[in-house]
Amino acid sequence: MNRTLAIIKPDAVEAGHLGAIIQQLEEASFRVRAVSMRHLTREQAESFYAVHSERPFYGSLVEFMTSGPCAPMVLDGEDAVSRLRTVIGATDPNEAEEGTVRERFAESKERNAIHASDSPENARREIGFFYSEAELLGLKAG
Ligand code: 3AN
Repeated sequence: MNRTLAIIKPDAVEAGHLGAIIQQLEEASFRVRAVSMRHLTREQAESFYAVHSERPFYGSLVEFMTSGPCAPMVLDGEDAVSRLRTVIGATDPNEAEEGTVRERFAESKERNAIHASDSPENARREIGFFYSEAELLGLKAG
């Protein structure tokens, strides 16, 4: 699987970091196959994060993800799923390695600038959540 989904979250969009984050991802050899601005409804955010519905932070996470526009994007690259996880850094920006997207731009464990799919299966599901085949440019992965 050479394709994954990232979401630049509402905190980073609001702070004006959209361009800097996309630049960092492109410089890390990811190619953007689809990108758009979305303002998630409560229903969409609840469904996207359904795996976390039992976690104590679920309500607050849904609140945050619907608080303003975000930018879901489909990225291609070698070993895209696991490499993007490395490039974005740990969930908690205090634990994220220097130079990672979250170390540079995240505010907190919740307002942490970017989402990235955590497995090829989830990448497929999450890409399908936001984009149809017809919306993906350059239809061959990688
Ligand atoms: P990651 O995004 O690094 O894969 P997950 O899948 O554990 O992390 O969590 C999904 C999202 O839930 C995170 N991106 C973050 O916004 C939020 N989150 C995770 N853990 C916490 C927490 N302890 N408190 C608040 N929000 C959290």
